[in-house]
Amino acid sequence: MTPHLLEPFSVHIDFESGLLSPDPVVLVRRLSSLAGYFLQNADTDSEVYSVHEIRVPAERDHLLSSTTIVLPGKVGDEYYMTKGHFHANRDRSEIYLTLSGEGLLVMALENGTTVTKEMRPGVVNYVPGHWAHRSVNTGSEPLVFYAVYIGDAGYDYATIAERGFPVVVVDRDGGPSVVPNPRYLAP
Ligand code: M6P
Ligand code: ZN
Repeated sequence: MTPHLLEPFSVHIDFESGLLSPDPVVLVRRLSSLAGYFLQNADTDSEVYSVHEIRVPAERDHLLSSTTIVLPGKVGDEYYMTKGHFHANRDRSEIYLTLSGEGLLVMALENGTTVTKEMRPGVVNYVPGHWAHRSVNTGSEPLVFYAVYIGDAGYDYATIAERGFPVVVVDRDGGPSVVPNPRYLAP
C-alpha cells in the first residue's frame, strides 16, 4: 500500500500536564473500563488515565505518538496503571520518554519473563518488540510520558486481559513493591 504523503506539522506538549495543542484525539480510561485489571474491585468510577494521540495513519511508514497521563491513586494497595498490551504485530518496538511524575514500566514476554524499569522525568525507556508494556504511577502526582511507536504496531489487549501480567505493583509500607501476580495465567 502506498503510504499517505503528509504535510509536515508541529504539536506542542506541555511537559507538566502532558496536554497537547492543538488538541488531539483523547481517550479517557475510567475504573469501569478497567474491570478485571486490578486484583480488587473498585467502588468508584474515577478516571485512571488518559491517552492524547497525535493522529497519523496507522501505517508502517509513519510514527504514531501520544502522551499518557496516569493519575495518582490505588485500587486496594495496587497503584493506578494502564491496561498494558502486546503489539498486534509483535515485533514492533516503542519508545517512552517520561515528562513528569514517577512510576514503573512493567514489560513482559509471552513466556512470563518480566523486566521492570523506573520512569522519571528525562528517562527514555526502550520497549523492544515482543514485550508487553504497562505503566504504573507509583507517585503522588500524575505520571506523564510521551510514547512513539511504529505506525502499524496495533494493539493486542486480549492476551493481557486473559492472562494478566506476571507481576503487580503494590504499596507495601508506603512504597512500591513488585510482587508476583496471584492471578497470572502462565502460558
Ligand atoms: C502509551 C502507548 C499507547 C498506549 C498508552 C496507554 O502511550 O503505549 O500506545 O495506548 O500508553 O496504554 P494502554 O493502551 O495499554 O492502555
Ligand atoms: Zn505499545
